[in-house]
Amino acid sequence: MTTARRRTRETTVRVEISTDESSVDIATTIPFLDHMLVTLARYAALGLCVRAEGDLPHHVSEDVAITLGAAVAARRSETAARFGDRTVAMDDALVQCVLDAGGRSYYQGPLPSVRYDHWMRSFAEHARITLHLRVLRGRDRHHIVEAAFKALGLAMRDAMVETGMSLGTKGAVALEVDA
Ligand SMILES: [Mn+2]
Repeated sequence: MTTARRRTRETTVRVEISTDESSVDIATTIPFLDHMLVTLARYAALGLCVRAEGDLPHHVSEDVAITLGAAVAARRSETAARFGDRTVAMDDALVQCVLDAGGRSYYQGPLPSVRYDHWMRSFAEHARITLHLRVLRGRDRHHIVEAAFKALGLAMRDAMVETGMSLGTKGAVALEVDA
């Protein structure tokens, strides 16, 4: 079980991630975000508990992405498969997610939703993953965003599979900073 808590003057967020995929319990005060997080947990085969509240939906959404990302980063394994590449269709929408959970933060979108494009960017940054989302087709923004969360969940499921070997080639990084 990995727990992350984040509190500011704007929001309070608590995230728990586990391997018990039957344990999903989400309450963020934003019904569509709850729907997306239940979807993400199901497709990633993770247990996920999220509690969030705050002053504005915009703040709650971003801070959930940051806190969930921090929890995902804390679970990163050097010997996981690392890569995921899944494409999901949902009616009119067709969305590809390609990710590398190798510890480098990068996001390439966009999604046709300011809030959820921002969500994915914040999540990728704090989860320390490289995340590319390609909207190949689609008219309905609900379908496009939902297909993106499904594709992200399936790609995360693949990337988290333990292989017992590391793909890294540079070994341990020694970095010293004097200030
Ligand atoms: Mn839906």
